[in-house]
This record gives sequence, C-alpha cells and structure tokens, in this order.
Amino acid sequence: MKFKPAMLQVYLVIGTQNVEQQPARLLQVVQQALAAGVTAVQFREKDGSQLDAAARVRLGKAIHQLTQAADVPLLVDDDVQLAEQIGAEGVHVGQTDDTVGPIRAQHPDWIIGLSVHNEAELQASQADLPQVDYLGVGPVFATDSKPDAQAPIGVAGLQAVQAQTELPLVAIGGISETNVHELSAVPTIGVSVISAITQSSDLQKTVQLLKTKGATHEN
Ligand code: TZP
Ligand code: MG
Repeated sequence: MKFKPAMLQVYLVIGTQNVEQQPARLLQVVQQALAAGVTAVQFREKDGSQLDAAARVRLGKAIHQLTQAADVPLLVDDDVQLAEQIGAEGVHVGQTDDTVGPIRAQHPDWIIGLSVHNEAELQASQADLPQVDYLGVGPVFATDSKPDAQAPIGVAGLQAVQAQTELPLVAIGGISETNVHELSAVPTIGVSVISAITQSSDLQKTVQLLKTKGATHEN
C-alpha cells in the first residue's frame, strides 16, 4: 500500500497491554475504530506481553483482516519479523530500534515510520530520514500509556521539529478530545493515540473529533 500523508490523520496504536490483556477486546476496539474512521493502525505489543510469538502472529493476522477490509494500513511496532509474518504494510521504529536502511532495502514497498522526540533526535536520525515515510513526534503531552516516555515536548516542541523537516508528522502522547485542538497550530500533521480510543465510550464521536480538530492533511 502506497503511503499517503492522509493516512496519519487518526492513527490508532494498540496492543493487549492497552486492553487488559484481552485479544478479543483489542479486535473489538480495532473494528469499531475502523468503522469510526481511523486512518492507520499500529500493532504495538510491548515487552511483558502475555502473548507468545505464535499468539502475536495470530492476533496480528486477525487485526490485518480488519484493516484490509477497511483499506487502512497496519504497521507493526518495532518487529520486522512479526510484520513479515502478518503481511503488514510496514513498521514503526524508535530511536533505539533497528536502523531503517536495512529494513527499507528488504522492503521497498513498506510504509516505515520513525519516532523522534525532539530536534536533537531529528538531527541524529539524518541518515535514516531519506528511507522513512513519516515521523512520530512526542510525547507532546503527558501520557499514562508509555511508562518509559520521555518528558512531554508540548506544542512548541512539536512545532520546533516540524520547522526542521519536510517529512509528514504525526503527533503522539496524551492527545485527547479536550486538548487536540491545540495541535491545529502546527500545520500538516495527524494525531496518534492509544487511550483516547481504547478508553472512549463513543468511538464515532472521538474519532471524528480527533480527525477534524487534530489533522490538517487533506491529501
Ligand atoms: N510514544 C510516545 S507517547 C506514547 C507512545 C507509544 C503513548 C501514547 O498513548 P496515549 O494514551 O495516546 O497518551
Ligand atoms: Mg520501539
């Protein structure tokens, strides 16, 4: 699937750690979020997952069936082999994960995203940038979903990274229905969320709100 910046409009990140370790609940959230209009999904199963390798592949394939039916890309956090086994559309890697060059060489048609915390990390990633489709930038706000998250960079921090790159950006970290409008100050971005969606009681409303207030991409 060819990358388009509009895929970043509302980007759901999810693993069983976000849904009380219940794969069935994860699939339900993904299905409802797709129906509500999310534009990308990332399967992010963190260390300490109760799923063994085979169970991750099974769950990943089940997620992929849902995303394919909705014509939405599925990316896998930080696990090239799992992405290959699932047949996912790509991977999202962090600063301490694999470098992007060899992944791109193996998978010319994948969508590849890279996490960047601030301008210093952007500079440190220069060699990888030509191989990446988009950058995930944050945490913008304080988050309860990532125990090892760095300090929030705020909208100003997001703006500072944005000023230094032409790559499409997706903001992440603590983005909610109540603060998403603050991001509209920064052009050409989308929003990536865990808890705003996994803890929503009205996914249709949540996704629409994130889409209209958070993202400025149309193409
Ligand atoms: N990377 C930076 S913050 C974060 C990740 C994966 C967690 C985002 O979760 P939430 O619940 O949307 O703050
Ligand atoms: Mg990682």
